[in-house]
Amino acid sequence: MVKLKAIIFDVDGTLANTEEIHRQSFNEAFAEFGIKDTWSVEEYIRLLAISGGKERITAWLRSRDSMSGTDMDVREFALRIHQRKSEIYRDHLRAGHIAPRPGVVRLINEARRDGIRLGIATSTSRSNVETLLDCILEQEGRSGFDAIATSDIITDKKPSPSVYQFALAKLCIAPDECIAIEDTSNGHRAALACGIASVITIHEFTLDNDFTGAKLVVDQLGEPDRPFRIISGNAHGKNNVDVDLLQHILAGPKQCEQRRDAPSVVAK
Ligand code: XBP
Repeated sequence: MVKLKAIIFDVDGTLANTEEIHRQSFNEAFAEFGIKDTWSVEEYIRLLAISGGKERITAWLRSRDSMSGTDMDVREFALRIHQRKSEIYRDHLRAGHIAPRPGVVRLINEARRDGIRLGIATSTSRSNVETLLDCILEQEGRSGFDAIATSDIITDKKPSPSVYQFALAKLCIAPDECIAIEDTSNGHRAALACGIASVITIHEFTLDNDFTGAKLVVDQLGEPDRPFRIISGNAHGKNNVDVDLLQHILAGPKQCEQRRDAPSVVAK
C-alpha cells in the first residue's frame, strides 16, 4: 500500500476564508486609484475563474469600455493596483480579521505528530502566505511547512500544474504519495494534472465549481464534534478529514465521479 508522505494545502479559501477579505482589499485599492466600480460578491465569484489577483485585475480592466491605453499600460496599472491591494490585504489579516477554517489546525497538528510532511501550493505571494500563517497558526507556524510554492517562484498559475510540481520536487515525493487539499476548480485541476489526488473543501465562493475527479468534496474539513457535510466522494465512514482518512483515500480506487445532483449525506 502506498503510504501518505505529505499533505499539500492550497491557501486562499482552504486554510482560511480569505476570499472576502481579498475582494474588499481589491475594492479599497480601486477606490485609491480613482476607480469608481467595485467587485460585488457575484462578480468576484465569476472573476475567481482567473487565478491570481494581478491577472484578475488585468482581465477586468481590459474588459471595461472606459479603459484606454496600450496593453503594457493596462498591465502596469494592474500591477500598481495589485501591489497596493496586497498591502491592504495583509493589513486586514494583521488587524485580526481572519481565523482558520474548521479542522485546518487539527489536521496540520495531526500530520506533524505522525511525521507527515506539509506543503503549500498557492497562486498568491509568499508574503501573503507568511502573514496568513502567522495569523492563524500558533505553534511552529510557517516553519512547520517543508515546501512553500507561491507566485513569487511560479508565475504560471493554476490550473497549470507547475506550482504542484515545484512542491513535489521540494518535498522529494511522487504524486501518488500525497494528497492536495483544495477549494477551487482551478486548484483541483492543477493537482489532477500533476497526478495528485485531491480533497475539496468548498465555500460560498466555490459552491458551483466543477470538481469532477476529486476523491472527496466536503463543506469543511470538520472536527470530530463538528462533522463535515459530504457533497460527493467516499469518506470511508469518517466525519472529519484526518490523516487516517487521507491514507484511505490514497490507497482507495483511483476514480470517483462527482455526483452534483446526489443528495448530501452527513457522515456517521
Ligand atoms: C487564490 C487566488 C488568489 C487570491 C488573490 O490562490 O486566486 O488570486 O484570490 O491573491 P490560491 P493575490 O487558491 O491558489 O491560494 O491577489 O495575491 O494574487
